[in-house]
Amino acid sequence: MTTRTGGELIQDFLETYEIPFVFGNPGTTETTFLAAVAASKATYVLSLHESSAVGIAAGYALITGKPSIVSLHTYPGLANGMFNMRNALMSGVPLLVINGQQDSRFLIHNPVLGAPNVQLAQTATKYAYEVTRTDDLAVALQRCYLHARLQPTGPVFLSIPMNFMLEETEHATFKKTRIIEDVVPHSIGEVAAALAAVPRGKLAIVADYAVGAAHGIDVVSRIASALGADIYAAPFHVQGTVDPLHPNFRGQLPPTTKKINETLGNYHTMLLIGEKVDTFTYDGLQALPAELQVVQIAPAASQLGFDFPCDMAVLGDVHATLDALASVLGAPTAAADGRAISDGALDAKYPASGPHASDALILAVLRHLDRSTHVVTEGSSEDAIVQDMAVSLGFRNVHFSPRGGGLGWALPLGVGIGLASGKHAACFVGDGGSLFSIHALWTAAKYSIPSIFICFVNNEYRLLKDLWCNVMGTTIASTHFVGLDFSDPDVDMQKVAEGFGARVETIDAVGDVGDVLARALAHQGPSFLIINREP
Ligand SMILES: Cc1ncc(C[n+]2csc(CCOP(=O)(O)OP(=O)(O)O)c2C)c(N)n1
Repeated sequence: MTTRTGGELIQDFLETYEIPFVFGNPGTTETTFLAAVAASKATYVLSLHESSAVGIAAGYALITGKPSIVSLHTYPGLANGMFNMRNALMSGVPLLVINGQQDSRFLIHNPVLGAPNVQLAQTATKYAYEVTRTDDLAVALQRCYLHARLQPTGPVFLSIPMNFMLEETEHATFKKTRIIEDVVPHSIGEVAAALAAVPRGKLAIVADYAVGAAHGIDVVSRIASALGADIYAAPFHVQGTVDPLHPNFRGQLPPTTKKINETLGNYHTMLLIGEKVDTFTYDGLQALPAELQVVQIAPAASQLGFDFPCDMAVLGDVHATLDALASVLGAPTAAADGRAISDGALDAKYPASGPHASDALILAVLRHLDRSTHVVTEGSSEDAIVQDMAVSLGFRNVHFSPRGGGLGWALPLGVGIGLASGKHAACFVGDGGSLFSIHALWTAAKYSIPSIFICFVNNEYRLLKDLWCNVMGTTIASTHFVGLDFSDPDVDMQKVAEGFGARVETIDAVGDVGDVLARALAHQGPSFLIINREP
């Protein structure tokens, strides 16, 4: 019987599943794992902070649809990566997070770096496990990789004591699993009949991230055309999920419960495709009106009827089920003609002079980008503006704010998307948000990953100031804020970004934007473009 060391099993695993990259940040407990990766065909992509390692891995997984492999240091490293693992969990992004545990032979003595890693990981993963014998390693790796990918997709955690990499085992079989999951409910006709019975104009389709992940945007458009349904994007979707130029597209559902309730109150039935009609702020009403009929299609049983009761819970592969639905409904085979883009209306809404003149700079940046560009935003005050502009201009690949709520997601996500697609993503971030994982710039510089960051500089947490005023019923001028300014001294974002290896330019005139972007698009690495925002 041939034997393999744990480290060789890691190599077999990477090779079997054709995994090109391991994203990570190492420590003592990963030394033996690192040596295994060094001897494999995979490339280790170093990040200087775990939030960036997890975020870059997530961006890579968003594009490939396969679990990305992340290697984190025991407890402290894992803790640093946790918020982006949680963002990934809430958005169905598949990751296999591996960490090194202390040597199993002296865990009993409670050594330095020995830690309850599984317990820590549990709140940010769908499954977390620590192997207790080298003999179990091959099964555990395959289980965790497969289950990150199976529905509901998401992060899975595997803790491996560092000594196992050097131990021998006879249990070394790897199988590359062919996944067949194009499940369509047998009674799809019932679903079609229920939807077709809704009075015209009274059906709202809410498309969550599952639509984007399943490449289902076009079929949703065709179903909406067949049924005369309005289309909404679920809030905080981290995948492009709708065709913004579809004539029936009505925008993203608002982020507050009352406004969602008011919007959905105009309809008889909601078809929710995916997991969530997500909400950010509770303001006195449940998001779903009690009388609204709810039909939900989701790829995982755990997502059905979970947040809210539903009248019809439909379990099925999203793409296959929507295809079947479209065919039972006799939906048109081609998408409807797109809405015309009204450039004049955008110019009038975002004028290049006046108190918010820098809005026009944002518009100019988007106008100079190819419409297939992946646009990433994150939790800054400009999110709504970027979203409005991107939707109006017809961008489909738009990734809005992380559903887990943790800032520090967008910047590494943009790097991971750039690595996977070979094309520059355009990532719009606030100066505050960008500082939570600014290290991702260095990784983009080190590995020549095309990426563009448009950073809004105001040296404050403006969004939190606005929220404060809303909640407390005050105004910016009349409020003594604490904890919401990082001025005096200002953080010098230019020097910070340069220090991490980015090209930095400041955009201050609409007429310069074309040249600035041409230089950024020509650069196979990170460009950090600063837009100074008015108070
Ligand atoms: C990891 C993390 N820490 C803190 C917060 C709370 N938070 C929400 S919005 C915000 C301010 C963001 O500032 P910036 O990106 O500069 O945008 P601005 O508010 O100035 O528009 C903060 C700190 C968070 N969401 N995630």
